[in-house]
Amino acid sequence: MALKKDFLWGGATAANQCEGGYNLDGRGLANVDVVPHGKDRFPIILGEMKHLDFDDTHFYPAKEAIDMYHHWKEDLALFAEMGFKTYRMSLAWTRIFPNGDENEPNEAGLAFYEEIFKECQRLGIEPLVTITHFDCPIHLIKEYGGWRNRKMVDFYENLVRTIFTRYKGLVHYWLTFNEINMLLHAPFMGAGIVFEEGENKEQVKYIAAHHELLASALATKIAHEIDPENKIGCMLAAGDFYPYDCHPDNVAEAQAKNRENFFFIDVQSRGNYPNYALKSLERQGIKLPIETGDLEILAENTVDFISFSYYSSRVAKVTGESEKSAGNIFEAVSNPYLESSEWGWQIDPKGLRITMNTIYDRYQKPLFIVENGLGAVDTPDEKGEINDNYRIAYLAAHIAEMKKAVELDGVELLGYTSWGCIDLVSAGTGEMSKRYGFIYVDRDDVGNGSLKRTAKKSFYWYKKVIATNGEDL
Ligand code: BGP
Repeated sequence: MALKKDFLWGGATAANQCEGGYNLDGRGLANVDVVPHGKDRFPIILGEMKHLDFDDTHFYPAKEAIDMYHHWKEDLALFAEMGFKTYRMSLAWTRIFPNGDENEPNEAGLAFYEEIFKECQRLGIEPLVTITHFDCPIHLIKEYGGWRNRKMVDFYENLVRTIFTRYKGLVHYWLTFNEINMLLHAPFMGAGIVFEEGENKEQVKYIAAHHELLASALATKIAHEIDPENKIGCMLAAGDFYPYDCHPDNVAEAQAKNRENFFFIDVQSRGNYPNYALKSLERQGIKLPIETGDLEILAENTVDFISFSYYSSRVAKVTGESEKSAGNIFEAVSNPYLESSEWGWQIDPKGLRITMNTIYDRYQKPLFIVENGLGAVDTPDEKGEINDNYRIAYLAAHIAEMKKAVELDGVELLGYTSWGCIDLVSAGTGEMSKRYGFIYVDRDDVGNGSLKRTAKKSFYWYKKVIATNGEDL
């Protein structure tokens, strides 16, 4: 059994990491716009600082990014040349609702995405749209405190009604929140949370979690009502935790870490809060802000498919010192059997097959791999060519394991979109030098460069992979 004929090969981006055009055509400011690169980035991502003001004299990586706002047609043409069947992208909430709490949308923002979707249709590319990818209007953070406030559910509902109606027939695949479990690790990015002095952070995070889960279920309901053809997915930052060894304490620790990861998806896919989480929250004195009718909404509106990002597996050890991989938000012990990228992310292709099996066993719903890739420094040679053999090796090894999960284990898989199919700003570092793309973009960490697009060696390799439906790696 090979991959299905209609397997959705493609690539993935996020609005704030590639669009730029931060203040054009009525767009409002979002959380990601005010996060600088450099030493202040991590504390802000974690919700620990209050620098929410945009100072135009500063350089913010998302401000211009790779200027896809003006280059999108050229970029889609390159994706089409590679043979993409799908393109995962996200909407900037503040293009459509600049403040987030208006009743009426900004027509220029809606029209911008409509043009993109129409061009995708013309090129035979199925859009896969992340509704929010680390994206929250600044106004909603300042006025309402982000997702800690239940009013966010209404604002999100207004957003989804608007886009499902406007893009009916143009878009069929939607993801409600990018890497929803990142809310627990990077609450400013995931939920627009800025902590107040002395407050119970875990309590705030789980309040925001309930609101996002409710919003996601409502979005699922509305999407199906507006167009029964709509398919809604949740999105998980995945990667199984392996026990460090067979010591039962480490095995139990791995189980606990995996459950913490699956908490959101358990609700989105099974429709109820998992027993282990309810008990653990109770022990910690954390209350979920559940109101009458909420549990029914969660139960009745589970997702159609499960999407996830996979960069690496992780290791859990109970007694050991935990070390943080550079640029990676998850705390994990390093795995002595694996090599690492230049940013310390460990490389484990087999872990992709293992993770796919874990998720499919748990939920029995179709999967979609919507992020996978290698962040690396690419240096053009004297001819200006980029021979990124390391990226080809990484992707080929992962795709080979992905195929085994489908062909040998029977996992149902809708598609694969490689992360950062065109070079873009890194979410972790806020810099350009950590590149993932098949297409090189001439732009450096401080905003210099012509923005010229150049196909890398991996561009031609991926084209061949798609043309042979993954047979020729
Ligand atoms: C995921 C995010 C992406 C992306 C990717 C790579 O967590 O969904 O937005 O950036 O990680 O991470 P980084 O950019 O830090 O290398």
